Amino acid sequence: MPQLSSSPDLSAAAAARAPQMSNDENRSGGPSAPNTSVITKVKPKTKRPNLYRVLILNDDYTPMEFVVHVLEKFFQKDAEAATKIMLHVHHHGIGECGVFTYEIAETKVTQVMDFARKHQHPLQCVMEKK
Ligand code: TYC
Repeated sequence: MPQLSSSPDLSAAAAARAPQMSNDENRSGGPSAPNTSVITKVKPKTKRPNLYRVLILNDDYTPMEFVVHVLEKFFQKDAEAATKIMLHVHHHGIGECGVFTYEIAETKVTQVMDFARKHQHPLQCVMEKK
């Protein structure tokens, strides 16, 4: 049958001339290479950051009002929450101001220590890995 269009010659004669792949062949190996495939799965890789408690310590000299002010100024506590934390520290010796990632916690500790020193109070602030 004559070809009337410009499409490639896919006649039975042409197909017979074309090399055929046997069952055990594929395009990535020779005649004896197994048929293999690589299965990939995209894994969402979100790591939770390490968290650190920022703590203040009791002492006999820092005024209670100063500690409440520190908690309001650097830890966004309202007067009631700040007073509760301050009294907890006064009675138990140590208490939590907040929980932060490493750099934020480090910054809070530095800010509190600098502020206490500037006002000549011995208030101590530390961080502890959770
Ligand atoms: N103990 C202090 C006082 O009686 C008050 C105080 C509370 C100091 C908490 C430090 O972290 C502190 N004046």
